[in-house]
Amino acid sequence: MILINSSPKDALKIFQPFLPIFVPVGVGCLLAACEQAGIKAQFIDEQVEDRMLDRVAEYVRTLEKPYIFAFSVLTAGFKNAVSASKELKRCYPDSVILFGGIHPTAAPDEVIAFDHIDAVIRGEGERPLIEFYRCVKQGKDFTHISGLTYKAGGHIVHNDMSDIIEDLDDYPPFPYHRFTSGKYDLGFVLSSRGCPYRCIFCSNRITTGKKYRYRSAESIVDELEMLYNKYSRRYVLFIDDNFLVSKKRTYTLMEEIKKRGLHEKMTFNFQARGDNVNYELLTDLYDSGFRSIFFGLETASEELMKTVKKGETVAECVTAVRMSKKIGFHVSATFIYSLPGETHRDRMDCVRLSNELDLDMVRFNNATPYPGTELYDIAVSENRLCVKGLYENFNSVSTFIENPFSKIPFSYVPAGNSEEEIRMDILLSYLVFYLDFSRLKSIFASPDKGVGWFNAGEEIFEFLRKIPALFLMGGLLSIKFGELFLYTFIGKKTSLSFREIYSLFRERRDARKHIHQIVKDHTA
Ligand code: B12
Ligand code: SF4
Repeated sequence: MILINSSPKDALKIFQPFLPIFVPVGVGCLLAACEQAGIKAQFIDEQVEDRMLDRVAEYVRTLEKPYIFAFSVLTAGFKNAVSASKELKRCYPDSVILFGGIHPTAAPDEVIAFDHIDAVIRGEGERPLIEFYRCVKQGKDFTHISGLTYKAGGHIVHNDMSDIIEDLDDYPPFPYHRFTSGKYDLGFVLSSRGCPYRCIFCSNRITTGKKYRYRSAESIVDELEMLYNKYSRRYVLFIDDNFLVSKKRTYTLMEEIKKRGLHEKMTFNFQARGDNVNYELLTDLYDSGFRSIFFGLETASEELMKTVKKGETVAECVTAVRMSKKIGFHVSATFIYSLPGETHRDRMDCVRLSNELDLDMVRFNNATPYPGTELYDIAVSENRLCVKGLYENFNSVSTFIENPFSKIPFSYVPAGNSEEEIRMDILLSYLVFYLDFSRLKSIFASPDKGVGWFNAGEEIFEFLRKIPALFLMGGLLSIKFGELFLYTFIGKKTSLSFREIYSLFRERRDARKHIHQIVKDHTA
C-alpha cells in the first residue's frame, strides 16, 4: 500500500519558501498503525516530492498486487488528489483507489462520485484502514467496514462509523523515524485529539470528534525525551486542536515534564482558548518550559464572537493575552475577517486590539467555509458560497500569500461587504501591525516561535539561499500595498481613507507608548 499526502506544493504561494514543511500528521498516524499490524506501507508526500509517478513505479516493484493507493486529503489538496489518483488509475487499472482525511469525511458523496475512486474511509483511519487492506489483499468483501463509503449498483452507500477509540494510548506512537529525510521539522507532538466546542468556522472535529481524548503524560514525555535525545529538538510545538481542555491532565503533564528535568532543556509552544487559562495555570506552564502561546482571538466584537459560537468573550481573550504577556510568553494570535454580519469598523477594531495587546505575531485570515462546518451551511443558505473548481479558492490565508497578478477569489463574502474591500482591510491590518522594526526582527530572529509561521532560515547559508525569493516576495508585497494606497487615493473598492490610516498608525504609536510605560512602572 502507498499512502499519499496530496497537499499542493505551492499551497502557500509567495510565502512557500519561508514556511517550514510540516510532517503530514494523519499519514504518519496511519503508517504507525500499518507498522504495528505488520503491513508494508510506503508514503509519498506531494509537498516535497516532484516526481510522484516515478516514486510510485519504484515502490510498486516491492509490493504485491492489487496495489492500494490511499490518499490523505484536506480541502486545499482535493484537486491535486483527484488528478494524481486519476493518473494512477490510468497507469495501474487494477489498483484500488482509497480516499480518507478531513475533506472526504466531510464530503464523501462528492468524492465517491468520481468513477476512478473506489472507496472512502471516513473519520480516524487507523483501524478501518488495516481492515480494508487485509480484505483487499485476501480478495474478501470489504463493504462491511465501519465508516466506509462505496458505490454499489449505481448507489452510494455510507456505512455507520464505529465508536471512536477512547484511549489514545491504544494507538501506536508517532513514527518520527519515517520522516527523517531532513525536509521536515520534527519538533511537534500530538498529545490530544478532539474538541468539545462548536465554533462555526472550524472543521477540526470532523475527524477527531467532539470528545476530548488525551494520551498519558508518560507516553507524551517519553516522546519529548526521544525528540530531545534522538533528534536534537530543543523546542516542540503541541499541535493539539485545543491543548488546555483538561486542567487535570495539563497538571499531570507538567509534573512529568519537571520530574524528568525537560523544562530546563526544552521549550514548548501550544494553542489555547482565552477562557481556558488563569494566572496560576499560565505561571505553572511557564515554569514547566512552555514559552509560546497561540490564541485564536478571531474578532474584537462581542457580537461577532456570539455569531461564531466560540463560547468565550473578547474580554476573556484580552485578559488571557495580558496575563500571558505579563508572565513573559511569546503570544501569537489570529483574527478572522469576512464573518457573517461583519463591517469595516469591526475589522479595524481588530487591528486596534492587536496593537493594544502588543501581540508578538498576528495573522488576519479570511473566513473560509470548509465543508462540514456551520459556516458552510450559512454560506449555502445565504447563497454566498463561491467554489472555484475543486475548492481551489478555499484558502484562509489567501489575501496575504496570493500573487497580486492572480488573485484567489474569496469563498465567502458576507452581505454588506465587497471582496475587494475585505482584501484591502486585511492588507492594511498587516501593514499597521508589521510596519515596525521590533516586530519584523522578532519574526526573523525567532523561527521557533508561533505555529508554522515564518522561517527565513535558521542557518546563515539557508538564509542566503533564500535571498532571491525574499526579494521576489518583497516586490510582490510592495505591489499589493501599492494597490491598497492607489485604491484609497482614488476612493474605489475600499472604504478606507488616508485620515483613517493615519489615525490607526497614530493609535498604534500611543498604544505602544502606553505599554512601554506599564512595563517601566512594573520593572520599577
Ligand atoms: C497541525 C495542523 C496543521 C499543521 C500540519 C498539517 C499537516 N500536514 O498535518 C500546519 C500548521 C502546517 C497546518 C497547515 C495548514 N492547515 Co492545518 N491543521 C492542523 C491541525 C490542528 C491538526 C492536524 C492533526 O494532526 N490532526 C490529527 C490527525 C490524527 O488527524 P488527521 O490529520 O485528520 O488524520 C486522521 C484522519 O483524518 C484519517 N485520515 C487522514 N488521512 C487519511 C487517509 C486515508 C486513506 C484514511 C483511510 C484515513 C485518513 O486518519 C488519520 C488518523 O486518525 C488540524 C486540525 C485537525 N484536528 O485535524 C488543522 C487542519 C487540518 N488544517 C487546516 C487547514 C485549512 C490548513 C491550511 C490549509 C491553512 C492555511 N491556509 O495555511 C494549511 C495547509 C497545510 C498543508 N500543506 O496541507 C484545516 C483543514 C480544513 C479542510 N477541510 O481541509 C484543519 C482541519 C483546521 C481547520 N481550520 O479547521 N495545519
Ligand atoms: S476553533 Fe478551537 S475551540 Fe473552536 S471548535 Fe475548533 S479547535 Fe475547538
